[in-house]
Amino acid sequence: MLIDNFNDTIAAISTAVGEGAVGIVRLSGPQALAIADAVFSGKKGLRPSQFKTYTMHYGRIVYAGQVLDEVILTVMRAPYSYTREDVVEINCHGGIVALHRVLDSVLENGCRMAEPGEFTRRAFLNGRIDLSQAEAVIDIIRAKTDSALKISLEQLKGGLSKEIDKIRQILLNILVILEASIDFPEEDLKQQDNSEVSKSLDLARLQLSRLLDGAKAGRILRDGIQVVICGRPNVGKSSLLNALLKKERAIVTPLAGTTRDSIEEMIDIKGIPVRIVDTAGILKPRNLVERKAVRRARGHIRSADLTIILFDASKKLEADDWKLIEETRDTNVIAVINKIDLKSRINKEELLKVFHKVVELSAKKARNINLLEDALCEFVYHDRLVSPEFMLVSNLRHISALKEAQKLLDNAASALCDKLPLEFFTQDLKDASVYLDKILGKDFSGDLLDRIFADFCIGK
Ligand SMILES: Nc1nc2c(ncn2[C@@H]2O[C@H](COP(=O)(O)OP(=O)(O)O)[C@@H](O)[C@H]2O)c(=O)[nH]1
Ligand SMILES: [Mg+2]
Repeated sequence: MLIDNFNDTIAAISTAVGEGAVGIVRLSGPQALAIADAVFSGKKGLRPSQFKTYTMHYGRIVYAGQVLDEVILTVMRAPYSYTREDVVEINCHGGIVALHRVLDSVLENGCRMAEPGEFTRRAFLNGRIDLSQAEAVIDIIRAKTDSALKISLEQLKGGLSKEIDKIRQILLNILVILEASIDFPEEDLKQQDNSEVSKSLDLARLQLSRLLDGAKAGRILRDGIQVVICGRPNVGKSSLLNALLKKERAIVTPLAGTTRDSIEEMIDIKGIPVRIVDTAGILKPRNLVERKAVRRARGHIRSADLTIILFDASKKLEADDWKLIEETRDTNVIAVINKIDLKSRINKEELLKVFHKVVELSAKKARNINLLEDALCEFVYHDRLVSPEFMLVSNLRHISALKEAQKLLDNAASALCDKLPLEFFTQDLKDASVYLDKILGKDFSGDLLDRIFADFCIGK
């Protein structure tokens, strides 16, 4: 476990490893300015400890009499910095060697190498942001689509914290009322307060369930979904992958068995990161390669969030189609009839009996692809309107804490309904608010911080 020692001044390379135009070495802590003084040589002999906050200065990093790099140095004084400590950022040339030499020079002068996420950890521990905001930082860095970025930025701004805090306040108010009626248990007071308690409790539960309702979409927007395309050979699976990607990724030929192995690609469909897998057609394998390809395709179907079963409009449904329908019965499926540009021989009515959703399109002619994209969005969002203003919870730690709180509030609500004495559920309410506190990091352990920040990059 990392022992947080705020007397340490930490340093790290904050930019990505590899060649770049600029690379940044960042320092944070009580000695940041003094250590920068020791290595920075600026114009007119001015030193970083004399610089005003939020100013940038040209100079050189000199160590052991040797010029290491030509740099621009920025000073951000406590408490108005990322960590609320004195922070110095040294913009170097982005070469790996130059950056490491500058980093070494500040380490030699008393900095300690920062652990992953330690700058953000300090921002949290010094009270600049709460834990859910700290967690948003890594999600911003990892965001795969605009929507994922939007969720994380909202969380960093404190959007989630505000929602959680509203629920916490309601619970605290209920607890105040309960404490009062336990202290003065006259019947009148009890009678009157119960309805108020019950109303407030319902409101807290409603807000909690709204947050949890958005969690599935939140998770998906953050982590994406895995979609697998399957179907008989030659129905146009690879053509559909290409149409969705809007490029020729998979080889398409009129020969059955062209796709020998599964092909995976990442696509952004209306803000949803979709990992899409084109499989070899499920068929009676003729040799070892095909047997393995089919086995792999089945594996993908089992692990996917959603399966697209493709049918050929110009062919009657065959035994292999029905076998596939049977195999995917317990999974989330969208049925797609491809090749609508050809004369139709398929019995669509039969498919509508089995599938909740049937989309008709032509992969080759790129017709109606948007209908499939809409169906995918519908699957993700269900019928819920997800507006950008609505906070979507996307972090598993938050979701599980919210679920625990929900269980406790449900208990409390049924105890209230059963007219059990108020003492029976005050503890549930207290426990529920502890779970909410955990999301914000009002209640945390060093272990938890280690786990959260282990995911971060060094220098953030
Ligand atoms: N007419 C027509 N042909 C298509 C369509 N989609 C695919 N094909 C053709 O069907 C054949 C098999 O396509 P392919 O994508 O390789 O099928 P896969 O074996 O399921 O991957 C190719 O000759 C494609 O050009 C379509 O929408 N209309
Ligand atoms: Mg194919």
